[in-house]
Amino acid sequence: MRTETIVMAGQDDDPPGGDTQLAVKPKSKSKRPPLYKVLLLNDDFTPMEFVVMVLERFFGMNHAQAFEIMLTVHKRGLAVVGVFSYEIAETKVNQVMEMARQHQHPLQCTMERE
Ligand code: TYC
Repeated sequence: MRTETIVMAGQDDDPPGGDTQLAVKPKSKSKRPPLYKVLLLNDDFTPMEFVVMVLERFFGMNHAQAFEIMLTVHKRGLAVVGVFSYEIAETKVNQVMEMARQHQHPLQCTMERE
């Protein structure tokens, strides 16, 4: 029979706040991961209802929010539809572009660093 000893924080001999003491003090610059804006672009052909559906499905908006953002894109040319980590933003862009492709709409979605 295998036995294991589980040592929990504060129950061992190490100094508090960590596992073992480091020989070199770490730089205390806490770098947050960069964020990326996902942008939706206007065009003359993609149906408004399609854009609303995309915003509901991939950006968690309710119908009223989605309709409002769609109208902003329609009137102003583009809008930020969300801000995410690189990976999440990339996934959203790919999901939108794939859905547009499947329906043969020219809808464009891009990302840029905030
Ligand atoms: N301009 C499109 C139309 O009049 C609607 C539209 C809105 C298209 C937002 C794209 O990202 C978009 N049918």
